[in-house]
Amino acid sequence: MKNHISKSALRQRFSDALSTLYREEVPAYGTLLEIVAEVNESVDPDQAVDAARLGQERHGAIRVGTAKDLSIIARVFNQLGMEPVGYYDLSVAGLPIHSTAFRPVTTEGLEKSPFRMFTSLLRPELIDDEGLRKKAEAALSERNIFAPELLTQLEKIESNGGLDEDEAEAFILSFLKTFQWHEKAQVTWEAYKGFKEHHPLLADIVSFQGPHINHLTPRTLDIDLAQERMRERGLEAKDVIEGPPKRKCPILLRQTAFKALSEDILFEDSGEWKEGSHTARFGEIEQRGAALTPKGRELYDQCLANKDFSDFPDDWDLMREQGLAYFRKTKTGFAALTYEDFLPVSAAGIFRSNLGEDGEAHALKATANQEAFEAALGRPVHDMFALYSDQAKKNQ
Ligand code: OOG
Ligand code: NI
Repeated sequence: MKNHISKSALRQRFSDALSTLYREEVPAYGTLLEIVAEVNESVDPDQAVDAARLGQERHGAIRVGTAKDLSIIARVFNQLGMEPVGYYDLSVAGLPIHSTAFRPVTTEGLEKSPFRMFTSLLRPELIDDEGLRKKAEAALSERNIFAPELLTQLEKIESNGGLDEDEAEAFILSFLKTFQWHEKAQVTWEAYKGFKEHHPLLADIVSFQGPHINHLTPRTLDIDLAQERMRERGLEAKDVIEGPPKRKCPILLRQTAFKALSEDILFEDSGEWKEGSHTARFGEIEQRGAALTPKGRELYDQCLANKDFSDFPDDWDLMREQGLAYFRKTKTGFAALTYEDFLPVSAAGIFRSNLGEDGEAHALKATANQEAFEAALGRPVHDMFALYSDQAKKNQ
């Protein structure tokens, strides 16, 4: 056991490797990292929620096509100390997917490496065109998104209860391959167009060799300043920052992104390769605030719907007295717990703004199906409120 690498160290290595890969593949993401580093440095360190972990903090997002792929990814993430937290029903936003966020769930794990991966699974049953659904399922069943050695490595790690230095290096390299970009599509141009017409998200999920990472998101301490800097540096930032307005006492999270790039792709067409394009990958930044209790979340939803946040107290003491956010005891008083998750509404906004013009909400007659999602996952997801509440209780 003593030679085993800790799960947190593995997670950090994977997060760094992914960041390096994405910087090479999407240079604008490198610019974003520079901006965030500059902004975070210029912000008074006393205001930092937890400055120590900031520099290495990020989340990514992937979209997978089958239950089997999701279950394998869940097993690998488990080895990296990342567990599924929350169930996100994106059908309410007209998207044929449902999601969870893999992340560390312990205070120690979050401190060591707070890497998260927002992971979505296609719901073919929500594709109402039967021919198209069959085509999508066929394309998904024909592909293998994992490097040939990954499964053997995974099984070995699971039975040994961990891995040593050499195995760690190899394991991370093979897992990384799953999230690379592919310049050649695995479906024809005709098929791609058919998928895209139905939903751009469907085209993104089924047309390629694998579930390319579609964005990475570093954490900034001042998103308004970072947004300004993005524009100064020529990155086409979105018009609005998603989430709550700017406040003295930040809550949940606020996010903005630069628009997804249109990238050249080769599609097979009557035995020849034909040039086409696909729009998927972008860069995003986020500022994290306090985790809200169910009561706080309800008030937040209400304020968001009314586009008026004046009813949400912008004062830590009031928020604590009214039970709106989770707090831990410190030597001098109380500190809010950082929100470690995602916003369904925000996620939907991000999806829409990055899938091109046709990415508007489609009408979907759908309901949540957490049971099916958990069956695909091979385990239940954590209830995020229970996690925050435990964390708060342990620190009273
Ligand atoms: C995931 C969108 C969710 C966020 O930050 O809200 C997300 C996706 O586009 O696949 O990453
Ligand atoms: Ni994101």
